[in-house]
Amino acid sequence: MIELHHLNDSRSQRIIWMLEELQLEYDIKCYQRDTHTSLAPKSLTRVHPLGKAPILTDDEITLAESGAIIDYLAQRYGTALLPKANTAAWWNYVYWLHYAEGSLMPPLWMGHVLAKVQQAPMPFFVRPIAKKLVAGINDAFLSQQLHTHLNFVADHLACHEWFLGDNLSAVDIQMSFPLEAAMYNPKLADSYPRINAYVAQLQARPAYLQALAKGGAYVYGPKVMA
Ligand SMILES: N[C@@H](CCC(=O)N[C@@H](CS)C(=O)NCC(=O)O)C(=O)O
Repeated sequence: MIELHHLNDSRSQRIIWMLEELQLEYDIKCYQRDTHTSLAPKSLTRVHPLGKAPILTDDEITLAESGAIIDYLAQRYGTALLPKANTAAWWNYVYWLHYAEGSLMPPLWMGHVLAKVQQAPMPFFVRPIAKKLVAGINDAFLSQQLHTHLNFVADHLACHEWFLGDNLSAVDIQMSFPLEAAMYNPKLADSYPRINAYVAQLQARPAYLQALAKGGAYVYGPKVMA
């Protein structure tokens, strides 16, 4: 039996979506982030030493890393979400599967950490220094990196409905989290309308909405229109 160890507001939401797309039977074990640190509870380390979500167990198999889990589910249960092995489309699948966590997430994550640094409690006289430091890192490095990646993705999506072409594939599920996290920032959503539209398109899928209902709190889900 498949069991997904799921953390609120996290990457594991996309695994619920995948399980729903594949119409598999599964259980969800929910964990809540610490409200101050946002870290996962220690109990998750009993399932995998790193204690990070998602973690999927399926009989004797225990897998962490979203990309590995998505690949496992697709290869074992959902070849409809995969291109034919060793074709050009297959290697595109491999590329985007790794790109999501290997290249796109690091600048997004770094931006998230820097925003947290700015909001952290600190003596009033330190705050202007912290602000200046964060602005300096953003201007010198981070902002440019992020725009390079988002332009790259937007250019790809300009001529593809889904990452591999006309149909949803497993990499759309893997790419959903970084793109949802990026489009959560209203400035980026305005600057990248094609990515924003792509995110709205995947968020409208019945299986995605089913997954939202099952997963609980997910801050990067569909935007509620005012
Ligand atoms: N590259 C890993 C990242 C796993 C990860 O960092 N998960 C976050 C949730 S989005 C987490 O568990 N954070 C809580 C913590 O670090 O304690 C993956 O794709 O699964």
